Amino acid sequence: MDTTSSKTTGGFADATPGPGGEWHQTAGGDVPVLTTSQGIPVSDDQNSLKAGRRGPTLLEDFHFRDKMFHFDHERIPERVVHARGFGAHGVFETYESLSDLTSADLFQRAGEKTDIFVRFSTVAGNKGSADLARDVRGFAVRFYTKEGNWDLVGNNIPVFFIQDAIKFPDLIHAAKQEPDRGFPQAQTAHDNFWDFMSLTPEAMHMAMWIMSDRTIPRSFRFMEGFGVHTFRLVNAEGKSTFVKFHWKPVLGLQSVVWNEALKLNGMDPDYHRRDLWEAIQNGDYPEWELGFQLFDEEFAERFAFDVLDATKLIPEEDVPVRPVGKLTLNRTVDNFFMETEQVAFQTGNVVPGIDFSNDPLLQGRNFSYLDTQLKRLGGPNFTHIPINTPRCPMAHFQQDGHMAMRNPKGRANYEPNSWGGAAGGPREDPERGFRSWPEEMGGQKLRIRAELFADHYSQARQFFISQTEVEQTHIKDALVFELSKVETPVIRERVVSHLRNIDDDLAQKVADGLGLKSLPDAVAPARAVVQGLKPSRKLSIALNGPKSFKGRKLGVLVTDGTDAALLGELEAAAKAAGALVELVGPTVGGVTLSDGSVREPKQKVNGGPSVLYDAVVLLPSADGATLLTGEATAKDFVSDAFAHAKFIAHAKTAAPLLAKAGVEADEGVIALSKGGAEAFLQKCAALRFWAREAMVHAV
Ligand code: HDD
Repeated sequence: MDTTSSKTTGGFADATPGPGGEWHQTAGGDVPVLTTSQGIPVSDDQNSLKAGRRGPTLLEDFHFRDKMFHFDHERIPERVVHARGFGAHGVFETYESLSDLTSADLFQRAGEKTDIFVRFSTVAGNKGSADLARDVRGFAVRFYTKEGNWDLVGNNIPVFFIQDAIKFPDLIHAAKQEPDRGFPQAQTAHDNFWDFMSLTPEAMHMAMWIMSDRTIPRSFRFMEGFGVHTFRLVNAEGKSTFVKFHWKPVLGLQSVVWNEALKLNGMDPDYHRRDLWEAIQNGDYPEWELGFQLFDEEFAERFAFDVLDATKLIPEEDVPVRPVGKLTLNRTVDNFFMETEQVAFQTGNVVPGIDFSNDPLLQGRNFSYLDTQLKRLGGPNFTHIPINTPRCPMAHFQQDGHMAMRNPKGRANYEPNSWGGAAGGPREDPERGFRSWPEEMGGQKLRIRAELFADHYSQARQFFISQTEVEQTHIKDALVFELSKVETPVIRERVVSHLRNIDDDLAQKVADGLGLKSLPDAVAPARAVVQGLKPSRKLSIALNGPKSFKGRKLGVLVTDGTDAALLGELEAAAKAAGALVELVGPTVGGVTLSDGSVREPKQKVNGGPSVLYDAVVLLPSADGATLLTGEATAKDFVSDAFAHAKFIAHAKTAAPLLAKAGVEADEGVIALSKGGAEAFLQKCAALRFWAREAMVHAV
């Protein structure tokens, strides 16, 4: 099946015309006749075959049986982690030849374009969970290169919870629903998770990241991606360079605030997938730059942390990120199940010129991803599913198995053989084929971790001090929120004991937020905390935001009598700024503006809360504003925007609504009059008026 082109025929996606190039039977025009899965035309799809007018259904009804049998088996197991995800197609363009670094074919030529499939995901929630769960986001990228599939299976956070893959089942058991009760769903705010975390000091750096706004991104489009592990690039001469992979969103970083996330999960559980879908459908293609952090053995030796430890990162100030190409997502999937659900990423999918490091987390992943696909996709032939099929020639002797779509042709199904030439089938190529980098190995077999892995707090502290004040407050608030849901006091205290090794002030504030009577002693660190690590600007979201309001969305509250000229000016300014405008009104049926024109709001006010938007504009007429003061959701629209530190522009006529919502004028609340739209949008590039936040959150 061709998943690369849009279908023109509805119904079964594999509907293809008969051998003559024509539909054998049509139900009029090019509408095909409904058939069973065996191709037998169906006369009646409304009634099962019965014995007599009121008699039982007959077993003979093969159409009923065929239909019901297939339906009964539609589900496959969801992913054991990252069950909820959303995918899209795109293209990766290489900026310049990197042949000095790697022989990977996709990096040999400037301007080379490689097809891509990306799947973003949350980790802990089940397939039907909400998008704005506080969680790590998966950022899995498949490059369909001319020398096979390369999967860069990353996250939106550059470090991980654990150092050794052997702990992964424990981590995930602890994070997911508790096994006796089957809840809570898609959240880490529960005893089991924090129990495991507090007994796993290596997780403390990650704890800082997951309690930061990184785990509540505004959109997949505004988050970074990281390959996490150290990998190797190997060039044609066999020279190896260590590399860490980074994805940087061209539109800058952005997250929501926690109270907003909680509300979004109810108002639009599909907020992230809808955002990506709409952006691509609108031609507003999301872009990321791929960057390499390159370093050699000498740097690895002198760096204060072990580059094989996935709980550590290398600050960009120490090793800068070199941009090497751009990813553009430009096509939504044709079918969610065929593509997004069946895509089988594997960290083990590397191409010649890219190799693994000895990171024990990566080594374990290389087993797990292949293994899990067998369970999920039901057999070894999942590369026959189009989304998993390499887009380059393949030649091997693998055959048979469940659902085999392609067996090698001819007599030879083994090698060596005596059949010679093409009849003998493919042969290996020591030059072009994948060769593992010949690293020297030796020593005893041991179940241990290398010494520097025992440093658990230094980079956690570095991350914390790299945040702006607002972001530090969010980390504190998140810890207090999560730990307040933990029922066992000793677990809460144990977490605070770890925080004392990260930042004493943070530990004190969290202890206060939890109502602890006294500050518990610090956990004794297994290895001395490295002092004097400098803040890294790149670790903050706020310091890496957008330069403009491009790609963001304005929610505009309108009513009958809304000033048409003001709205028109605002819409023109938003268009020029590359921002979207969505109208919210008392009904979706239409509002009549001051000039008599009629506009249909996209949302009714009770279904279009301000959490859906990056900034809001209140343009009700005087009568409209009075009407809306009687509508609780209109008041929430305004008071939430205010509490979430959003920029609010308003016509003079909106005054009663502002008063009802308890809005106090500040520099983020802007009276909009003719000629002011452009300036307002420029202000919105800051995304939030953070100075307000401290005024509206006392505890
Ligand atoms: Fe994993 C899925 C990312 C550690 C085992 N992982 C999965 C996906 C992403 C990641 C993005 C979703 C792929 C998709 O969209 O289909 N995982 C990571 C990152 C890790 C990580 C960045 C640490 C650096 N994972 C990790 C470990 C193990 C796994 C240590 C096991 C040893 N991950 C899996 C899995 C999944 C998976 C069980 C579930 C579904 C799948 O693989 O295809 O094999």
